[in-house]
Amino acid sequence: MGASAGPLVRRHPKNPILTRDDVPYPVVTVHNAGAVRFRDRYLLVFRSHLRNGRSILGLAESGDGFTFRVRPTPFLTPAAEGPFAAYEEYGVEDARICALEGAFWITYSAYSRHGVRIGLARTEDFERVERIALITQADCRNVVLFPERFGGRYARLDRPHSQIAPWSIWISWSPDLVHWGDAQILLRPAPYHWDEMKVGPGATPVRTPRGWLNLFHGVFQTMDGAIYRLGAALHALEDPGRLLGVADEWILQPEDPWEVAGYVHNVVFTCGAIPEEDGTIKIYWGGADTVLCAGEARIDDLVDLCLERPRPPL
Ligand code: BMA
Repeated sequence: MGASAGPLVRRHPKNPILTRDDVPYPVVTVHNAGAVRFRDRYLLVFRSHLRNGRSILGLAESGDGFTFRVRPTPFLTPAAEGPFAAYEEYGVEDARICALEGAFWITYSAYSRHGVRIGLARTEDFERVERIALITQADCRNVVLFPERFGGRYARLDRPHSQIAPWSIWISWSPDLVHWGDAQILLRPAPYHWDEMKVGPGATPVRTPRGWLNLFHGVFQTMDGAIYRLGAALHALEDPGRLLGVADEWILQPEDPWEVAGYVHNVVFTCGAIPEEDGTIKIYWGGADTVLCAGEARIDDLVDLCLERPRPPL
């Protein structure tokens, strides 16, 4: 590991950085946020529960990445009509944002009586947002897009679920961001390990000189319920279907009181991270599905952890 002492992810002293009190419309939670830089500002598309238990997406902006102001109206609420309406009836959740070829692509969970699947939306300015397509079938979620093409094809990490390969991370490919296939499994939960129940993609992968950094979540089932933690994996730059290393240890676990207790206890869950030119990365995570937290890490430390203390991926 790198030379730096102390925790790998340093929590921001003003955590939680966003709570429901910062939101100018009625919500009971603010958590799980996709994150991106846009015109020298930091933007978050975050999830909020309404008082009926269903979720919508809001937008917050910041100049420094830690002090955010929430827009007066929600960013994306369930479609009321058209082809998306039937699949968003129970809410929209967990947005990831990917800057790709001049636009921002948002992948979000669409919940309905037919299950959970992923919607793809596109915006250029975070004012107007257009739904493009539903890009998974039911029970395949946590989709993160890579911000580049590989041999002409787009790539994504996703998280289908079956009894034989429960809640694992796969990669799939597309010529147009809408039609996906050529899937391959990359990372399974490891038995008797912090992620033994589930793993799933978290933040949009970040390009580093040594590979794509993939910050994912892992779940461990206890007698007291599940614990959601964050882990790190590194994928080859020229072919993200090749894993270079998966860190054996988690990088963040619920510790602060607002991560340990809340709407869902013992959860840290990321949908976004923003790399900086000084070699650090800002990571955003939901605490206990209730508040939004932020922290910083050195990218080299995370990459070292993947390469120097790995565990078998499958
Ligand atoms: C997952 C998703 C996340 C949530 C997490 C912990 O399955 O629903 O949105 O943060 O569970 O409740």
